[in-house]
Amino acid sequence: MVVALILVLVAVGSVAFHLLSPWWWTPIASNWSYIDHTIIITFWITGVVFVAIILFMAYCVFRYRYRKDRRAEYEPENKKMEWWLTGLTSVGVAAMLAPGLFVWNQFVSVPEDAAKIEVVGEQWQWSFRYPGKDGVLGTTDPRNITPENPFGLNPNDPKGQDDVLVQGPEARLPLDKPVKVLLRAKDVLHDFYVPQFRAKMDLVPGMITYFWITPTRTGTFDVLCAELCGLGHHVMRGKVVVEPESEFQAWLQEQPTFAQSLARAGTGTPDINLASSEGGSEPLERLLK
Ligand SMILES: [Cu+2]
Repeated sequence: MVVALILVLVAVGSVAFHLLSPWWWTPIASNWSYIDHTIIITFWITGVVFVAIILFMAYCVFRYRYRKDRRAEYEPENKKMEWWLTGLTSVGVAAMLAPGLFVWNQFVSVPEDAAKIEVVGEQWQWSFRYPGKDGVLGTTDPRNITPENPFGLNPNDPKGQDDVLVQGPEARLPLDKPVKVLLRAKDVLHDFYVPQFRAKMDLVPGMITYFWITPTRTGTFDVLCAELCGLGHHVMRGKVVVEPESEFQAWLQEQPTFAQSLARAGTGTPDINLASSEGGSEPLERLLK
């Protein structure tokens, strides 16, 4: 009797915890409510099955409890029941997987008018690139990566000259505008994850992955790396600020383009003769003394 009661309590407690726990999702900030729907479908299916099985166990423990004058029957096979269980399990699993396939198809079917942002991951930081005035991201090659050209842009590609580079961990996106997020890794696997967007995607070295999103709410949202990528994985954080189009454009204007950052870095041959260099390297000279 006690065991049966405990089992009933486990079922009731689990449902109550699910409904009352404070660790529910953060409010959504994108168009991907479909993702939430698929999770809710999964919760319903697994929840109903969980409660049914636990209650059935409680019933059996109580109903068929030990009595001196009663003997268990031995029935190792029951074809009819096996068919039923196999059938119901298949339907349940299919019902959990099918919505995901539809959502995935939409997740990677980018609308024609989507703007672009590129996310670059490396141990252990994020940086971002916008296509600039021409709307086209310039070509890149890992062989071009230098301290002056951390994005590895092709310096001879005219389409890359106006690309806007954001080296800090904060990206911005305009409100209510679809955007294609292209992802690139410099070293190992990373995963770009913004919980409020209900969107995440792996960054795979040697590959450009993508998804699309329409931010539907202004605010500042955390970017997490969701793929164990080494010692500093837990500090690989960033921010995405969603703001009205006009504010976004004003911010974008202030960020350096590739051409500007190259000009700022000089010709790309660092001056190592500290004694003869002027101005810029003075703090370094002081440090070395
Ligand atoms: Cu990472």
